[in-house]
Amino acid sequence: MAVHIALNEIGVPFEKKLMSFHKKDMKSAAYLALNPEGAVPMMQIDGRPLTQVAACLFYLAKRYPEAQLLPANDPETEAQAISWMSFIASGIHPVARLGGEYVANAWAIAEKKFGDGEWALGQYSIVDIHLFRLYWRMLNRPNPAGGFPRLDKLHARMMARPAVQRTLDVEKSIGYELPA
Ligand SMILES: N[C@@H](CCC(=O)N[C@@H](CS)C(=O)NCC(=O)O)C(=O)O
Repeated sequence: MAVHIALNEIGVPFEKKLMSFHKKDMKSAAYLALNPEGAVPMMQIDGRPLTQVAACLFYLAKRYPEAQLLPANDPETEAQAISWMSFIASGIHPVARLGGEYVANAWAIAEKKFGDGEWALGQYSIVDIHLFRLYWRMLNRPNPAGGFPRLDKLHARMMARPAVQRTLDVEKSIGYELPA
């Protein structure tokens, strides 16, 4: 969903491929030949595979700078984006299924790290997309963790974006499967 949101923000044409957890599409021989990680997302850029949310978002932001999804040519801010997305991929995503205090602790760190601004990097960026996707997912699980006012505001800001609404509409219409 994060990559889908970024593509909709940019407005570039792309071809979607429906992948089913239920049918174990990520473990099919054809998919593993392209992506040995056996996971989504994967983008194909003129046929060449690119995996991992952070890498796909970074590529899109750099490839389409006019969409302003990353502050331009500022090494420190780019490093902050990588810091955030590394933390999201390694500190938030893997604990999602553990639930309870693991999830609450991970989001408490994100809430602190986010600070008092409107967006993670000070202006809207791929980091907000990545963070929103996992927060949205957490809120849609039974017994979501709470007490994160900054992240709640980010969630509301993101839900107000046309690209996010378009993504949710499309994913719901094709039958979005939320794995346990
Ligand atoms: N670190 C990876 C995590 C990718 C990942 O775990 N994807 C899950 C879905 S959220 C997946 O495709 N799992 C494959 C499966 O369950 O068969 C990233 O950020 O892209």
